[in-house]
Order: sequence, then C-alpha cells, then structure tokens
Amino acid sequence: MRQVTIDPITRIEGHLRVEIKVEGGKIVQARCSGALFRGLEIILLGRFPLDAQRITPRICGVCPVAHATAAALALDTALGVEENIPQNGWLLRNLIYAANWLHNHVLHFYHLALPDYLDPKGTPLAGLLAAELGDRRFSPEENQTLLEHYALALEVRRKAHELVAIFGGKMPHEVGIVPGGVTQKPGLAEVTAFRFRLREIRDFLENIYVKDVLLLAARYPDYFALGRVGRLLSFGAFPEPSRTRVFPAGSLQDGAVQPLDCEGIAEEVARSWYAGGAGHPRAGQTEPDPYKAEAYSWIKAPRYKGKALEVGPAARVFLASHLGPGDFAKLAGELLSEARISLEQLSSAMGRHLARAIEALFLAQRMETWLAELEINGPVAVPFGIPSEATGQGLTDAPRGALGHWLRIERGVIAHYQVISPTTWNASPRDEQGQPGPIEEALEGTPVSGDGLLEAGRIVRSFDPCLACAVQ
Ligand code: NFE
Repeated sequence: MRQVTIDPITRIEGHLRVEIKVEGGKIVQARCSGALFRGLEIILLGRFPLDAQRITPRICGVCPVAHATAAALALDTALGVEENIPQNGWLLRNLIYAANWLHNHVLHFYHLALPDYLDPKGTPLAGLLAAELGDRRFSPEENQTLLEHYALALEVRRKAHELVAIFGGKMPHEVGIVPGGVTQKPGLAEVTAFRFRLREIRDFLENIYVKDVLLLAARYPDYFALGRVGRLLSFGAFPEPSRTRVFPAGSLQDGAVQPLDCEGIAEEVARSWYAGGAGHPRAGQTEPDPYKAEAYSWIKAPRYKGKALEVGPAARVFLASHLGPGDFAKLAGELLSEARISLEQLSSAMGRHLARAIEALFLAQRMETWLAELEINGPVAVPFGIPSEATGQGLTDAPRGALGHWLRIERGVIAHYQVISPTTWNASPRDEQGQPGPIEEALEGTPVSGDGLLEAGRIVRSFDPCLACAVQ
C-alpha cells in the first residue's frame, strides 16, 4: 500500500489536504482535511444584526454574493419583510448574484480545472504543473486554442465583476444586496450598461466556453465514470418575483427526487476539531477543540437525513431537469445528448464541468429576461426595524452548492449565527457512523495509474472546493 498526501492541493480556493491510500491500482481510502480555522460565526456574536450583511460576505472573495444573498434571506425572515420586497428587489438581487455565478464558473473551468488536462510546455503554466503532468490528450492545435481561451477567460471574469458592480456598487464584496431588497434603483443607463456587458459574456459562454467543455468531455469520456457520488442536494436559487426558484430545492436519494425538508439538516463533528455533538444549525455551536484526538479536519460534517450528499452543479442540473422550468430541461437535454451522457452521470468528475456549462448558459439567458422585467426607477426595497427577539433562516444555492445561514436575535443583537457552506458538505470528513464525506467517497475506489496524484487532483477539483467557505 502506498500513502500519498497532497497538502495543499493547488488550484482551488484555500488550503485543502487530501490523503489517499493506493493499493492494487486503485484508491482504497481517502481523507479530506480542512487545515485552518477562521471563526466568523463567533465574530458575529453580540453584534448589531445588520453587521451580518457586511461581515459574512468576507467569508470569501470568490463567492461573496452567495453569502450576501444568504444573509439577506436570513435577515428578511428575521425582520419580517420577506413578503413585501418589490419585484425590482428580487430581480436586481438575481442579476447581481447571477453575474458573480458566471464569474465563478468561468474561473473554475479555465483557471482552476482545465490546467489538469492541458499541456503547458512553453507557457508560464509549465512551472506550476510540472509535477502533475501525464495523460494529456488534446492535439497540439486544440491545446493551443485552449491556452488562448485561458487568457481570454481572464477578460471575461473582469467583465463579470463589472456586471456585479453596476448594481452592487463594487466587487468583490458588493454592497447592493440588503435586507428588504437592494440599495439602488435601476436607471436606464445602468440597465443599458448591464445589457451590453452581459451580451459580451453570453457570446463567450455560447461560442467558446460550452464548446470547450464539450471538447474536454469528448477527449476524456472515461471521467464520466470517475468521481461519482449520486446522492444529491440543492437548496435552490434565484427566486423570481412569483417566489418560485429557477433552480428548485430538493434532494435525490435512493433514486427518488424529494422536496427539501429543512429539518433534515444536521451538522456532525465526530471527526472535526470541535466540541459538542450533532445538531440542527439553528441550535448548533462552533466550539473549537484543537486537541480532539479522533478528529482530522476543521471542516464540520453536514448531513441530510443522516447521509452525506453531494451539493453543486450536478445536483442543481439533475433537480432542475426534473422539477424546474421546461426551457431548462430542454437546454440540459440538448447538451447531455451532445455529450452522450445521462442525467445520472452528471455526478462525476466530467459531469460537474458539463453541469456548470449548462447552468451558466441558462442563467445568461435568464438574466436578459430579468433585465427586461425591471421597472426603470421603480422601488427596490422596503423599510424595516430591528426586532429585539427574532430568528431567521437564509437558504440558497451558491455556485458550489447548498448554502445556509441561520440567525437568532436576542435583545437586539446577534445571539446565534451558523453558516453551512457548499464545500462544508462536499469536503466534509467522516461522521459518527463512519460515512465518508462526498469528496472522500468520490475518490475511494478510483482506478489509478501510478501514485494516483493525477486522478485525485482531477476528481477533487471537479467539485471546485473553496476552503475559505468550508471553515468560515
Ligand atoms: Ni468560497 Fe462558496 C460558493 C459559498 S463554497 S466559494 O459557491 O458559500 O463553499
């Protein structure tokens, strides 16, 4: 048996340690470990409730809008304004958030994941990738074109950040999303500026990104069989003014699609460096216990009805194809048939890339609809007061999967705040029953050539882990 430790695993957000044991040509055991503690949930205690809106986006520079959205949803319910948010408020929140979502998917594919498959010889990437080279299947021409798209994608990311800033004020850490709606009324000039940049990004997504993903899938079809999990969870995302979410909430377990049951969520800490036991995040605590002998990660282990479920693009595309709008199922069906795979195969190292491409295309289209539905200079928010006692729950999907914020206000200040981020689900360690987390499960059983570094890197990165979010 050979043991390989990858610490930190590079080209992800934050620091993740992965240990694999390889025997008989396959990974027989995997362990994921978050190697840092941050403590933002503790920092929030005793603060003015609206501070959560400003502080929680600092959990992450990549998906700050996800945390802004979850914090706003939690505060909306705690302040009792959720039912009164004007249509413009919902639409502008979606536009700000979706722009960050497009940025995340382009960043992940070109700059974090694609180098696992490119031959970087003769480019500045060569030094970064030297240790991981092998199994490069693109022709020299394809490789060259993809390297050019790698550079072009940097420009697209800049444009996506500009999109966020139009209605969000700045990026990262936009300031537009607030409890009760957003801060800025949509003027004609902003709508026009947004539409112009969105068209440019949409052009890139339709004519370059999706084709590059399909090319990768065509060259590496075996990766649709690797890194599989199959049990899926989504909190849904992008509520429209009717309050229906474009990406619906739900789960897939034992082959059955079910609506989301918020009471089925619990965080366990059996193998994490925290004191305490399993509990719903409305009551759970964050008490560091760095000397806990049996622990191996600063990431907690969220479970849904006792099971470790994969969150992220595969879950959303699977569930939206069953429960979402008809035009989503149509678009997903077309791309799945082009890649010659089934919905079930999305939960795989290659399927996750395809799922991101499907939802990015769909979102860019939907953003044009939301933009057209805005009432120019119409109301965007409702006023509110701060109650002395209240509870709130903000559930949304983030680009990497299900994200929840749970809050309790006592005597006008935050008495309790818990966050469960997507990577907390995916990169969780083993739980009380000894069940592995989804990334651990995706790695175990993988056939490997050599020491398994190449395959493990590709599988882990397909989840787009963000450790800054996972340990908050
Ligand atoms: Ni730091 Fe995030 C997303 C959130 S991941 S990137 O998407 O929430 O855990």
